[in-house]
Amino acid sequence: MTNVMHMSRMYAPTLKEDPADAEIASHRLLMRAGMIRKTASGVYAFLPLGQKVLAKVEQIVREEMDATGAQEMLMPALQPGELWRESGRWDDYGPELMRLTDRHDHEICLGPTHEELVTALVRNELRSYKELPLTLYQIQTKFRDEIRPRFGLLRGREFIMKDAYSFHTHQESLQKTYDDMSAAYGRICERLGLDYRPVEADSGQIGGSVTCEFMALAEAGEAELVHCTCGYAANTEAGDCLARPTEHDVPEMQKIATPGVHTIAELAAFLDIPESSTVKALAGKSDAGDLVVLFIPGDHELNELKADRAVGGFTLLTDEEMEAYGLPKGSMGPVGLPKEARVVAARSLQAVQKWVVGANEDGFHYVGAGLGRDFEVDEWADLCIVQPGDSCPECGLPLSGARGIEVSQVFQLGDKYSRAMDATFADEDGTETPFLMGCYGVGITRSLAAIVEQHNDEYGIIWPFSVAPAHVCVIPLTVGDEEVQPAAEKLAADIARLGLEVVIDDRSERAGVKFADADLIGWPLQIVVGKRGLAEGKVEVKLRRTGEKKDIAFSTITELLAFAKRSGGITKSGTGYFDGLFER
Ligand code: 9G3
Repeated sequence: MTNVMHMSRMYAPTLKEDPADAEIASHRLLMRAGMIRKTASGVYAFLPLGQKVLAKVEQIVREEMDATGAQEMLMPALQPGELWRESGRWDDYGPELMRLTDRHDHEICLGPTHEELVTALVRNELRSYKELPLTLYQIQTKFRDEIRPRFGLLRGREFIMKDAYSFHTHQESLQKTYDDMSAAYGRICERLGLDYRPVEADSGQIGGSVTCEFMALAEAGEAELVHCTCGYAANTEAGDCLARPTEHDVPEMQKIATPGVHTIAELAAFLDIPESSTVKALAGKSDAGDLVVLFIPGDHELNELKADRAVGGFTLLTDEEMEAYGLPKGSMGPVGLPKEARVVAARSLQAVQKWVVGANEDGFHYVGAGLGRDFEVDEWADLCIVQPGDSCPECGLPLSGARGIEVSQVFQLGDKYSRAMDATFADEDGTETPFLMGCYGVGITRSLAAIVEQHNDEYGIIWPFSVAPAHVCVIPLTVGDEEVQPAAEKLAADIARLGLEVVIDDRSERAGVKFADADLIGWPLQIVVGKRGLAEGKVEVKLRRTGEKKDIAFSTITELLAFAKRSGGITKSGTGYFDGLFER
């Protein structure tokens, strides 16, 4: 029986006003549309319409996981503390790890992730190379006691994640699964209608883990990234920085009195040149205790992570230490440094022959300091935080800046957990060897919010067809009218028989309320059945995504939708049947 949902019987308490604590569109609209309700800080209930969307997001993820050969299973949220002691992570995490003791005084945590649990689960029975590779996944509730939950579902304390774990005999096999999962994540983002960028996190990241994050572009996103039309994308803390300051041609080095000039902004203003034409100096100490002076383009910021990696730990000098070295704050340069200083410069400065830079004398700067003529650079390194406008390291075009929501990520874990927890397999010659592992997560509830962040307007949510709580909303204008009501019910039943999901707004509400709620909840297609229209044998059809409306003969509407269903081709894309509905 293809049932039609009735709004008169549905628990979907829509709100006219924006909730006070909702700062971003998805939080505001999911609350107003009667899809979620907050039960505690960072903890949400999904009401029936929200659950319908959630189930579709999960199903899309499930289909793409199954297609990779991963096997669904389900692990508990209650995890024994001793597993986290084995991996050494019990003490790594602070209050973010939700811990409790049970009635027998055993330490337990509510799982924020399941590397330890899944490794302990398989280690006694996954024993031979013949059984590998193996990928297990679950769609399950996670707990992380965020210090400041905010932005609704984007940063909650209890949320739903699909987390997968793979086990391998060797690196090539791990790489294959990593690549397959990355491809599956791309398909998932497409099917969810998400505009996303895969962002390679810095492979040199502390711990050397290989990872890629899938970012849904959104102003509400916490991650800052740069991306290029050629496909390159990077987290700003990891991306390459090839900024090329514009050359400022000066015949030879001139020492210029620059009284009171200490910042880049003051220097650029004083010389009336762009900040990008100046060079910024930062003096610090390496972990080994060397004096290191870093030089980067004046309009960029130092990337601490990269500086650490370039010089082996980098800590800025204190004012006293600067004094001790005789280094004038705000006027340092490569000419006349203490001889023991290591001069490390951003790679992009290699192309700049003449620098505008401090003269190592307070109140003086050089213009035209010649690289290789007036000073030497000991090492060139990637030191800057990449920023929009920098040239793409792949194709050279200027990078665009964006904010993103990390909706999924893939990790290569190596043998970090299998070694710590003695999870081994017997290889061909019977030697016990720790598994190589990968782990792969999709934020289910976070993806749902990301979809709303990318698909909304001033009237409400615009659900992509693939995850909409229903596809068509039939709106009878005058409820109880002996003609309109039965016609609307019949139309709804006919459309449902096509295999589309249909809701009828049979509430005895004014038309304006029904239209506003239909736009707020975001059904992809609305069909209005009114007395006047019926008299002419017509109904009004409206595409939520474009707002296009058209009067269409009542008699042809189901044939039209059947056509759309045949030609539309859905479930893989986010837009769905109805695009082009009026074109035929
Ligand atoms: C914790 C707490 C928070 C955490 C973690 C552990 C993040 C933790 C990283 C991961 C890596 C992958 C499998 C699915 C995909 C992500 N926050 N991470 O390990 F104890 Cl309190 O979860 N895990």
